[in-house]
Amino acid sequence: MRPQFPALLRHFIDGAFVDSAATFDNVNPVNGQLLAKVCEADRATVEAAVAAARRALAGPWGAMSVQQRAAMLHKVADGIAARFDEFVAAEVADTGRPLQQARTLDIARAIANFRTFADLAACANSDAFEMSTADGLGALNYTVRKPLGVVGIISPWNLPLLLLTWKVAPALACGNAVVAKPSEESPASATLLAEVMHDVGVPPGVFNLIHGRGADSAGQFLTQSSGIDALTFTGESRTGSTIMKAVADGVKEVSFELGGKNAAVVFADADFDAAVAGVMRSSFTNSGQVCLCSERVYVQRPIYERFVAAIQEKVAALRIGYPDEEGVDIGPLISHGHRDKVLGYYRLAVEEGATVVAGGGVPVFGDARDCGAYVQPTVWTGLSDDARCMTEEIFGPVCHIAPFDEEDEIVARVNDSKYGLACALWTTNLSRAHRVARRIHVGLVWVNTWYLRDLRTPFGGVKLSGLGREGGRYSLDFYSDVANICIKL
Ligand code: NAD
Ligand code: 6OD
Repeated sequence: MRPQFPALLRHFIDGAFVDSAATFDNVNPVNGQLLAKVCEADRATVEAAVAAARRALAGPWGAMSVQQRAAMLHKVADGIAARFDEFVAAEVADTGRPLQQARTLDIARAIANFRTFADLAACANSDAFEMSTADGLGALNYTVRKPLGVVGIISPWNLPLLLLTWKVAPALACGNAVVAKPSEESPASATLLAEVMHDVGVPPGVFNLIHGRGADSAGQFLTQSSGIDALTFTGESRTGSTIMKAVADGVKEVSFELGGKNAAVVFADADFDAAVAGVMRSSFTNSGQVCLCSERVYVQRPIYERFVAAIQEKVAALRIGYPDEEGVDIGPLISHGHRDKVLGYYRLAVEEGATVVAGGGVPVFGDARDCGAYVQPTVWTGLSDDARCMTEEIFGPVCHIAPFDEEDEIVARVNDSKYGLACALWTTNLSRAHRVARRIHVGLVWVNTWYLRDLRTPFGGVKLSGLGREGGRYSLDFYSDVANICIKL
């Protein structure tokens, strides 16, 4: 499949595509070849984008009703749908993900993000509270939502368009103007999104896109800009901590969706085949590069050996290959740098005493893919809960499977983590499902499923996994200043 984007990816500021002198390479992780050059924003370019966003708030965008903004966001969704295959090709070229995944998950969700937040904002209600007063006449309180202003958005490479639009859509629905910085590893679909914004008539300055890296580059300059009113970020926990410090002096609103070291827990009463299929999905989707993936799998002792054998067999059958090959399950990792990190954990696991049940190395293809960023999907057993491979986020196609005996024991082991993003429970015992789910200290528990998303629900993590909640009205709350109006009657 040929990518259909330009040889030079530009910033989009104030309704126009602009260059900068500095550029960096966008590399294809399938074969290590150059895909495109990408402009790298300096501080002045970032400030130009922030200033354009500020001006947009004072222009026609600021005067639009929420219904008019919602109609505009539906046009953006239509615009993505009309260029669906180009978006798919851009996402596949940047990341090497299977074509089928880009179609069914990434681009479909980007469209759903715009439609959902358009509708939610247009239908949102406000709170009203009547109160009694000493004079007997009372007072009426009601809330109104106002835009925050200029929102900085910094997003990662693992689900590039899905996660960028998960923030752009509600931010715009709430009447803000945005300056978005996608990951340097995945700039292509964001650039196409800028074209769509332009083509469907989103007013200049409402959506601005700046390309660049993080530290000492566009990301850092955006977090340090005094012109932004809020910053929403998805990425590594360590980067979240750095950004929190950068915005602290200005006391900016922040929302952070960060890393995870998620568990899947399979009770002996689970539907065995469904649990095996579910753990395969939750550990290996997108080559394990989803913040919600299960890197820690715990299986109740009576079914432990059988479960490990079943996963071993399924992993052996996974198809590693080109993204557009029929039936391919596993593509490359995002980059050679990330592959080095993941392979470092593959070596460390052996040093820490793991038994390698599957994988553990690099596949050999005998063609151009040997210059790509592939690793084998990998399964370990035998590590102790405090091993580094059991406590640190690896973000690759890998899981460790450990046995457990009792409910209290497994709750304690799952909760013994610096992270607290998500957990998947597999059981047919309804009481157990409810009982255990509420004892797990994470933002999201799935029971007998994984990554099933209703966009109206709260999404976010606890501990090192994040700060705040987005999704549904939680997004409307974050992307708005909620003000109370109190009227004495
Ligand atoms: P990352 O933190 O390295 O980069 C994310 C973004 O931040 C990129 O755009 C990058 O350029 C920018 N950035 C990096 N350093 C910066 C700095 N000092 N100042 C400002 N911006 C900076 O993360 P990544 O490697 O792109 O993504 C993978 C990580 O993201 C994993 O840890 C994963 O768990 C996490 N993640 C979390 C969620 C969630 O919803 N909780 C979703 C997706 C990914
Ligand atoms: O589905 C979502 O809304 C979401 N924020 C997913 C995050 C996935 C992490 O990689």
